[in-house]
Amino acid sequence: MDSFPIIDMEKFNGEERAAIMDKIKDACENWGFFELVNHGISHELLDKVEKNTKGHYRKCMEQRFKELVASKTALEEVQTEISDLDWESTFFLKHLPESNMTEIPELDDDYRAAMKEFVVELEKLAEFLLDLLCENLGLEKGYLKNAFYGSRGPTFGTKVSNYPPCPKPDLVKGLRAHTDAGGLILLFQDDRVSGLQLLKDGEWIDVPPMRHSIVINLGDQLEVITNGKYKSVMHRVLAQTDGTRMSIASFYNPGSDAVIYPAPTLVEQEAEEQSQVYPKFVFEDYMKLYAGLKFQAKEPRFEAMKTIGSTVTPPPIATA
Ligand SMILES: O=C(O)CCC(=O)C(=O)O
Ligand SMILES: [Fe+2]
Repeated sequence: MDSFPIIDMEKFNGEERAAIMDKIKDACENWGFFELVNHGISHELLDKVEKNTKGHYRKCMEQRFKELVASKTALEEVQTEISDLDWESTFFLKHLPESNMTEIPELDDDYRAAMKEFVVELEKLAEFLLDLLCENLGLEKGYLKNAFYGSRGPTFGTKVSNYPPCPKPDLVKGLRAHTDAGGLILLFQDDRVSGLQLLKDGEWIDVPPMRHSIVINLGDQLEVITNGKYKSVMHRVLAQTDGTRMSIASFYNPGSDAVIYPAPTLVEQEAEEQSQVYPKFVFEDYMKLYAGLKFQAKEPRFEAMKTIGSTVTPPPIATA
């Protein structure tokens, strides 16, 4: 089996463009995940984000996590796998359509400034990548960005997580297995402490920690829009006994009122008539369903959306 796709963008604007596009295509078709190096976001900025995130965790989150797990579970007494707990400490930031960054009191000025700069870069990277996906899929440039647009543009947010060392990693996950609900996910993960794994052909495969890389994965909405040409892939985070793992996951998702459905040019007419695999729905309705079913298979979610979403009439997607 091929190894986890690591894609170096350094020579993308030169003669290696076609080869890199092929690697991205292969990763999207066969992995649902890839890891980018030389993606254009400065290492200095990434270092600032990492230092502040780790400092903030130690100052504001670590003690709270210890108290929370102490109040919830007597872990020493647990013998069987815990299925309703994730060994993670998290907080969320919203960027688009509105930022909530000024409302989070514990972020100091340095951290807030670094995150602000970082998410602008990530947004650009997400939109650049969506256009590369369009090119590989034979869709017009701008198709995916427009498909996500709705009336107010995409939803973009960040989940900042730390996975503290865990005394019973065989009984509890850092984060239980799931596919991501949204569009494109950009992950800046710890370069030393590992834990993220994806499911491929029935086997869990490590997403390797790498300094200054950004891991990309595809969510359920891209599976629907590509009519299954690309698939969202199950992933999980293993809890570790040594070290705290940082992960900063940014979700570039459709706007809440965006109508999601397979791109007509990717639907083969005959197959469509026989059985329509993917539904058409309003993104926020999918998110409401996902909230209760995150850790379950995606197929029943797609099935349920066929009923919920059947009254939706999509507007044409403008690509100009
Ligand atoms: O922490 C990670 O590496 C992955 C997080 C994740 O999969 C999620 O938040 O959806
Ligand atoms: Fe995820």
